[in-house]
Formats: sequence, C-alpha cells, structure tokens
Amino acid sequence: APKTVFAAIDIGASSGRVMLGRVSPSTGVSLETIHRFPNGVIELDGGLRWDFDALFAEVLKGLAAAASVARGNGERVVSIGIDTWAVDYGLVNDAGELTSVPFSYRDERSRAAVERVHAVISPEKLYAVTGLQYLQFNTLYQLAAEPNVDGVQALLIPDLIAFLLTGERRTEATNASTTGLFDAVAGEWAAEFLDALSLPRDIFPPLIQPGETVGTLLPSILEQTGLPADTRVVAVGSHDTASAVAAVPASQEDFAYISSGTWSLVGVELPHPVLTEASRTANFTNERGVDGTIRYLRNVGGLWLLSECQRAWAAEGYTQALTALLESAAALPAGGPQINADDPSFTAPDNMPDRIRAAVRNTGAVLADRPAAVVRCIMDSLAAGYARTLADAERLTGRSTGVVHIVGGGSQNRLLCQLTAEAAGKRVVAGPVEATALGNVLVQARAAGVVTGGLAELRALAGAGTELVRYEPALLRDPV
Ligand code: ADP
Ligand code: LRH
Repeated sequence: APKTVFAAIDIGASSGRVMLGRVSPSTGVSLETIHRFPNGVIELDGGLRWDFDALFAEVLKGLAAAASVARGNGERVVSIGIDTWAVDYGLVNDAGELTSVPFSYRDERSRAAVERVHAVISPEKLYAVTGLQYLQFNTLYQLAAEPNVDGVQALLIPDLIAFLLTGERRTEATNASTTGLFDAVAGEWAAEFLDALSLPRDIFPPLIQPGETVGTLLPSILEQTGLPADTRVVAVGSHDTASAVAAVPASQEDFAYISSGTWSLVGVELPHPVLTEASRTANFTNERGVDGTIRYLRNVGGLWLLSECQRAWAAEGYTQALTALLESAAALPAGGPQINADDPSFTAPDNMPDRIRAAVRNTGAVLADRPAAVVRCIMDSLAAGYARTLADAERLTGRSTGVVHIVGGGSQNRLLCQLTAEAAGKRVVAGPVEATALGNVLVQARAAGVVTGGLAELRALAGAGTELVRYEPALLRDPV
C-alpha cells in the first residue's frame, strides 16, 4: 500500500504555507514545505480586510502541488488539516456564498461595538462564562458591529476554508473558544449570550472537535487539486495557537510556552479554566486546547511591532536584513527604554517607528532615531512583557514553571530568546519554528491511527525531529 502523508494548511497573519507531514511513531514528524505565500491586511471598501480569494487560490495551488509531490513519491495524502489565526470569520449565505470580503481583526469597527455589548452583558459576566481575555477584536464585538446577520452564518476562517473544500459547515472547538460566545466550562456555545445580543442561535455552524472528520472534497476541488477522492478534511486545533501548543516539545510537566509570531501567546496548559476575578483583571484567557485542555495564556503584543517597522523602513529605502538588524540591536547596551507591547494603540498598521517613539516619549524617556535602537526597544519590551506574564501565570494558577518553550517564527530570534531567559530568570528552549504545522499534522496522524497517545506522546514526536536551542539566564550579556 502507498505510504501515508498528511497535508497541513497553516496560515498566519504574516504568511501561509501548505506542508506535507510524514509521521513515524519511532522517528517523529518530518515536514516538507510545498508552497509558501505572504499574507497581510489590505484596505478595501473602507475597511481592513484579508484578501481571502487570493488566500484560497494559494491554498488550492498548494494542495495541487502536494498531490503531485505525493504521487511522485508513491505516497497517498489521506487527510488535510487547516489552521489559521483566530477570531475572524466570513459571512456565508444560504447559497454558500461569502457576502463580503472578511474583515481583519485590525479593523477599528469593532471598537465602537464594545460598549454596546458591555451594556447588555457586563465584562464580569462575560468572563465568568467564557474566560476569554478582553481584546477589542474578539468575534462577539465584530459580530455586534455587523449591520445585518439575517440569513447568514459566520464561518471562522479555517472553517470557511474547510467549507469551501468540502461543502460541510462546522465550527472547530479550539477556535470557537476565541469568539467570546463559547462557554469555557461546558465546552458549548453560550446560548444565553447569543440570545442577549440578538444573534441567531445558529449564527455559527455546529461544533466539531480536533480529530473528527469534517468531510471529503467536493468534485470541483478534486478536479482542481488532483487529490484522491477519499482524501478527508480532518478537524485539527484550527486556532493556530492551539496547534502550536499541542506541538510544544515539552518533556517535563511544569512547562510554560510562548507562541511567538505576529502576536505572542504566553502561558501554561491547564486541565480546567481559571475564571476568577483576579484572572479577569490580569486579562488572562482560557482558550480551549487539543484534547479538551485549557490554554491559559495572555496575548502579549508580538513581532508585528518589528515587521511593521521593517515595512516602514523599507518604504524609506532602508532594507537591512532581519538578522543584521537584530545583531545591531543586540550590540546596544541593556537597560534602554521600553514600551507596553500590548497597548491597543499598536494594533492598527502604519507609522510604527513613530508610534513607538511617541510611546517612549510618553514614559519620559527618549528613543534614538535609529532602526537598531527601535528594534532593541521592541525586544526589551517583549522580553519584559513575557517575563511579567509568566510571573502572572504562576501567581494566578499557583503553579511554578521550570522551563519556557518558545515556538513559532520568533523562536529564531536569538536576541529575543536570550533577553526572555534573562528577564524571566528561567531556561528557555527555542523551537520548533513550525510548531503550528507540526501540531496540525500530529492531530491528523492520530486520527488516522498512525500514532496513538495523548498530548505527551504527540509532544515527544514533535520534539524528535527538531533541533532545539537552549538559552540559560545565567549566561548574561553578550546575547547574540
Ligand atoms: P505568524 O504565524 O503570526 O504569521 P510566524 O510564526 O510565521 O508568524 O512568525 C513570523 C515572525 O518570525 C516574523 O515577523 C519575524 O519577526 C520572525 N522571524 C522569521 N524568520 C526569522 C529569522 N530568521 N530570524 C529571526 N526572526 C525571524
Ligand atoms: C495568533 C492568533 C492569536 C490570536 C490572534 C488574533 O496567530 O491566532 O492566538 O489572539 O491571532
């Protein structure tokens, strides 16, 4: 019989990829990048949106290439898993058509809806049921800003892709937990909140759990991709952060994690949510993980600050490679100015270096008008934010953590990893870069019966094929 491979569609806010994953219970997972494409918000029809048609075209291109690579190797793609960033959705009518181009969470329209929602459901009540960190772009505020939701369903972005591939409408549970309309304890939709906000009970399709089958591919998709007719779309942790956390290569139980990319998601894994008032005021979230776990974490600002600065500098004709930029930042002395990386004033695009300098000025300090100084400020600020959040997680859960795993694109940032180890006073283990795709593939492999076990087993497999880099807090100074 042909060897089994899995296709992972993993789209972050800054880039997407289609990968093939080969999984062996003895040697772990190997990933092959089949297709990579950029992503980012676009301005369209008076709003910040995702170029969804272009993204879906890239998905199809990637799947066609995956089918052809597998065929050439005598392999069979048994399933496809999809994960993307959270909270955003497309509205789909009865005919199955998107009624508009999906908005990005960076669009400002949801901000005005926050007060309207809180007038109907208090923030305390919302948190007691959903356990979700307050972010002005959580799905419920976006839905409250929609002029009309009659006759449409909201499909979260990975669910929308799954729908276009299979014709089946589902809402995957880990991502449902980022909507603000999901009961963290019951693991069901918070019907009382849907009612209170006059949203139809079926505004979202029914829930599906990671590992369950969404469906098989539509004839037109088979034709466009050349995939075999029995290829299934399998639900994975469709919230990218859920897939990333599932593949944190932790070998000890007392680990914390940082999923570092456009955003930084900093926290621990718990068996049960923490819905206390202290947790709410610290703005920690209780998002659902693979296997019913709770991702107890906080969204701290992320490398968006850096990528937006790079974009601004490039527009001025200054295009230093990222590694060189980070090296010149590392050469600067410690103790420079800092900003609050998760200030919502950084959420919108454009003019990032100026906004960072203004934020520093507001603290009474001065930031030199040089890219290296701005980059160093971002890294010092992120590391401090990580350390603060890790300490908060320990305090709020009453658990101590012995090691911090950094996964995602940011795990390649040696300056950030070293500064984090120093600020947190803990060992940092960096990698894998592609934890999200690994988590996606591992959940598919388990659904296919290729591997067995719980998250500990999946994590051992995620770590097996990757070179991890350690950073010790004791090795102070000389970071890069
Ligand atoms: P997302 O999933 O949110 O799109 P990623 O996990 O792909 O984000 O991470 C992207 C970030 O990783 C980039 O913004 C960049 O700062 C960082 N990054 C990528 N490559 C490198 C590298 N070689 N060295 C340091 N940082 C890197
Ligand atoms: C990271 C992420 C994060 C959410 C944000 C909207 O990609 O999914 O977990 O808070 O995007």
